[in-house]
Amino acid sequence: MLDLKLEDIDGILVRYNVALEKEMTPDEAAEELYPKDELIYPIAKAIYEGEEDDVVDALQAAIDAGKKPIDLIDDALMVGMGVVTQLYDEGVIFLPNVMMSADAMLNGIEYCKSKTTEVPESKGKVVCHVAEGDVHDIGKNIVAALLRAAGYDVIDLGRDVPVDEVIQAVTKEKPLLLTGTALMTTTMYAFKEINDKLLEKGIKVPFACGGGAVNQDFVSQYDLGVYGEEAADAPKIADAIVAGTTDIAALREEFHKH
Ligand code: B12
Repeated sequence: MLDLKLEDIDGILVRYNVALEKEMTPDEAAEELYPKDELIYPIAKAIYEGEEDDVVDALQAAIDAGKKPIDLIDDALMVGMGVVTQLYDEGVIFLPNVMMSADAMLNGIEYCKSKTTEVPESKGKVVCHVAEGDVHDIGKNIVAALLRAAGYDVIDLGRDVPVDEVIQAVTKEKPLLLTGTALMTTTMYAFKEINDKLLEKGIKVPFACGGGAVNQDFVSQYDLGVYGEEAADAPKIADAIVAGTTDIAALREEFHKH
């Protein structure tokens, strides 16, 4: 039998990152995660702090130093939000922090778009929604913001959207892509219903689905489903469709993990 003393167990927990070497405050934990680049660091920090004005000031400083506003979305804003998500998942920070950071990030995306001189011509329509019964819309808002930033005309149906409203919108708008977000295991089945109703009408629009509740196995169970793990996958899937990959099997081949 193993004969471990308490101090040995502490050492093992630290070694495998189950416990921190020393107690850290949330701010110190965040400090360890920020990117070191001197222009990106203040943007990530302001996102963590949920300070909208500081985010804008730091973005402007990076733009003045030659960074392209559109690149800062992925390279700085998403990186800052990544720090927040990681600390939330580790139980270091709490829900209000996540929500303030998400607002600061969405505001930052709008600022970057407003500073972009090359306003892209619309590449096409995308309908976005959060599943019926589900109010979790932070992920969907990021998806919609990134699609808009990439030049798509987004019809955002909002959250807790009834299945029939999604069908109506797709029938009317004829988007090149439909996106769905579900954070609850009780709401994600709406995606299957949407799939079946669209197919009944003969509409074969790719249906990109994501959000904490769903995974690739679930999304692969219905014909139109294409799974996306990160919000940044949504514009990539849309770009692939614009480039000619409209077949669902081919999209799965490109975007699913094998
Ligand atoms: C914030 C939050 C809330 C907020 C929502 C605020 C808002 N406006 O969204 C509030 C407080 C309102 C809330 C309420 C509730 N919540 Co809540 N909530 C959360 C929490 C903490 C974070 C969710 C979040 O925003 N994550 C951050 C975003 C960015 O992540 P995301 O949406 O998954 O998106 C990412 C990817 O998935 C991807 N993505 C998302 N969509 C798409 C789409 C496409 C196409 C692509 C490519 C990618 C993609 O992009 C994002 C990152 O890049 C989670 C816990 C957790 N760990 O998820 C619980 C959680 C989702 N909530 C939960 C529950 C149970 C509830 C309540 C029922 C609580 C209650 N008893 O009242 C209610 C639900 C009300 C309802 N009918 O919906 C449970 C769900 C359990 C389950 N498996 O079903 C969770 C998991 C907490 C838990 N562990 O129990 N909640």
